[in-house]
Amino acid sequence: MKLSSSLTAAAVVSLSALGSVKAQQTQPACSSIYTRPEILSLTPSQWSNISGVLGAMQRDGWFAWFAYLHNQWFGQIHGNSQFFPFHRRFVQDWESVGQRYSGSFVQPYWDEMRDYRAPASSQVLTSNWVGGNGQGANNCVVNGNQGGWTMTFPNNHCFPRSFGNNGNPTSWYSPEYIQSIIQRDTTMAQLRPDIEYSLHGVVHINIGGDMAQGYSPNDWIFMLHHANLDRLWWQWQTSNNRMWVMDGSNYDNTQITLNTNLAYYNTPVRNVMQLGYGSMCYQYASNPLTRRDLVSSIEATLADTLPKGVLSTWFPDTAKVKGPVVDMVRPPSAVVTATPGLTRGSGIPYPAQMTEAWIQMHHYNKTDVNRVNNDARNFVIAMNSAGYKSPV
Ligand SMILES: [Cu+2]
Repeated sequence: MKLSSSLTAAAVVSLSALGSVKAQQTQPACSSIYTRPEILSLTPSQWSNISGVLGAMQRDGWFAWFAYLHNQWFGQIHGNSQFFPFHRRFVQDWESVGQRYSGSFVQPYWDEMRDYRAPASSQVLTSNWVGGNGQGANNCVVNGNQGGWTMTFPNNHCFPRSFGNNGNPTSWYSPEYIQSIIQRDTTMAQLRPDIEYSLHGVVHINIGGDMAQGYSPNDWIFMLHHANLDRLWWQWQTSNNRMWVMDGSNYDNTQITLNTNLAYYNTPVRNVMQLGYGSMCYQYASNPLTRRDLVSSIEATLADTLPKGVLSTWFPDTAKVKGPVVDMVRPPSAVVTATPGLTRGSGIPYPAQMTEAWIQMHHYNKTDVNRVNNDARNFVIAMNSAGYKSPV
């Protein structure tokens, strides 16, 4: 008797949960779904197919078109809640153009956090892939798939990069910090600045050249970068029932809703929220390396290292699953021994921050930027004080 009534209650709950998901989704399910891989997991033939399509897209003016679009709508798509949904549609738009050239074209992502300690040493930034820093007076890139290209927007210029900190960009954001944001933030009004003013801004600035301009899509790193940010948003959406969370302000300072239209694209935000529906027919491959690092090594290290209070403050989801183990294995006092380590290789280094010029170019709210910077620094101090040693 008791058993059957609780079963009925569970069935009602799951049916109504299903019903509310269906009510939000107005687009048909995709008949097939393709996978965006991490760039370093591409086989040589996949990479030659992709770089061949990119060359054809450059010849036909598509780099210039996407650079123009991004530059034209710049003020509407940054610094407000359009940021994630607009860039999701924008990268998918780009990818769909690529698919006109080759049916198997997909837009990979770059798991940039894995390279956070020494970004310039990333394999991605070598002649095997997208090439490295620019050379000479005009910072022209000479290697990689865009080496020697002439970009045509806003006028003809060699394809440039100008790595930050005189060619040796300082560390950007650790996978631990990004995971902490994903676990702590419950609204789009929190998630958007926490990502836009940290990893998003610092990668643009530290790659430099066209990546630090309104026409940043001239550099294909833009697409790798925004696919990664889109993947992080998706990870956030698919944890803790946040699939349909959309709040905060639109570019005109009204409240954004699922029915608000995207900037430029004549389609409501709702239509890009759920991957696998409508024209969002893609998913993300989990990077085998990231998956091992993030899901097991990092979580295990966090849970083994951090006192329960620190773990639950910065990693509430991990704490729910693994938190109690720490206090049982050893008391918090035993692990709070290290002083904040600021050098590479010992604990987590402080992340680079956005430059004043970049903040002004976007008209970002300085109070929000300072809050994000302080949070990132406090995170580093908390981890290092607890003696955390990152496996990444
Ligand atoms: Cu952008």
